Amino acid sequence: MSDSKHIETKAIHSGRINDEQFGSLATPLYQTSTFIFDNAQQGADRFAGEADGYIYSRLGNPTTRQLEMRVAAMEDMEDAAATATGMGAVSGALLTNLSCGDHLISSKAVYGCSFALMNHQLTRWGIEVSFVDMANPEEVEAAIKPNTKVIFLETPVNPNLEVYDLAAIGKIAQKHGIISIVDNTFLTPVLQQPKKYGIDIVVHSATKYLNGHGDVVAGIICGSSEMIMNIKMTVLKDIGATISPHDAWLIMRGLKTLPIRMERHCSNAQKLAEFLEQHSKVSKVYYPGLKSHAGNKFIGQQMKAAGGVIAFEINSDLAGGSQFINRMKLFSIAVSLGDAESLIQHPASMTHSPYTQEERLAAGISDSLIRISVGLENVEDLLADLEQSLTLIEVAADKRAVA
Ligand code: 3LM
Repeated sequence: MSDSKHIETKAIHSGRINDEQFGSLATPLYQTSTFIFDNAQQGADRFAGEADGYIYSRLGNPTTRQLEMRVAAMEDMEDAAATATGMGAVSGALLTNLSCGDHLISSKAVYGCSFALMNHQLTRWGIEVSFVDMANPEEVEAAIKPNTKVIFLETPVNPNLEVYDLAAIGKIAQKHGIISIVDNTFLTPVLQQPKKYGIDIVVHSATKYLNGHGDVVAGIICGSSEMIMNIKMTVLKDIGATISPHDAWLIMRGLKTLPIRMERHCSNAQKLAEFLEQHSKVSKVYYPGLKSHAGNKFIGQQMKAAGGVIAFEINSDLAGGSQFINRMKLFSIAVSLGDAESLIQHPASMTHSPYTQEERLAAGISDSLIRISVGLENVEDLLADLEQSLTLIEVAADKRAVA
């Protein structure tokens, strides 16, 4: 499939292997752990890299390979490595490129387990980590040391939806010969392609929008052919965070509708964010699609649209916040995002609980922040659900004066 095809076409056709035997329209599912060699020499040649062909599904699988080629084409990158989870993708990209004594720079807020991986695990292995405010790219440059090997960021950030300037950060990384990694989970290649801004590696939790149906945990890493080969043949092969072929198959089924799903996620989220922003019981809304958001200037440029995740704070205390969440009917109380179903969760006690309270506040994640993943339901029904629960909020005494 030529690279010049549009993303809607790539989401359906890229990487497709023709089933010459039966002509199956749907991708064949090679649900096998191992592959039979014609003879011992062929097996030895495949292990030595001197003959093409599959060996064992931890090392590669034809169904998985189609997913990798499809997502690589959608990100406009040379190749991809599918992983068992999004954390498998984050850790695969980081562990391959960092060794003891190296330094890593990360955006100060990231998904909770990415923070835990960097702050609790990598530091055990002698890797230094600096968390910086990437809203000021100068802070990124100022944090660079002679041993800085990797810059890692999410944009928009999970959970507070801060947006960073990919072109500015990509340029700094290139100038200093540092590998840049962007977690593109929140926007997907349909809305943002970090490679356009000089970013070297893109990671995804494919659990979210790429799959889109809430029935798989998976991840994917996209990059140059050389980088992906390196990741596959070192960390992924030896640590083993490779994807199940069945999960790869399900994600390919989900991907076919990704572009039209993203349109609906975005239009629903925009309406909900505007509704929340004008509501008297809501004190602050974080959504880049709103004019009031600092990241709004990137819409239509770096990011085609703002995505389907909104964060907000209500005019109440923590108990009031819990009651507000508990009253929701259509929104399920659940972590994760990017599914057809709308979800609501409390980052401080759920997705971002690996941070201490002090670390969370320093990262701009308040205790009262509520995050919603806006699904594909009818927007009027979602608005009505938010309204019924917001109406019942009893404004906390200390907030009454400003409410
Ligand atoms: C969540 N996030 O609800 P998996 N990168 C980003 C993510 O949001 C996530 C990952 C990587 C959530 C998961 S919390 C227990 C549930 C930006 C996951 C990791 O390994 O596929 O979960 O992806 O925010």
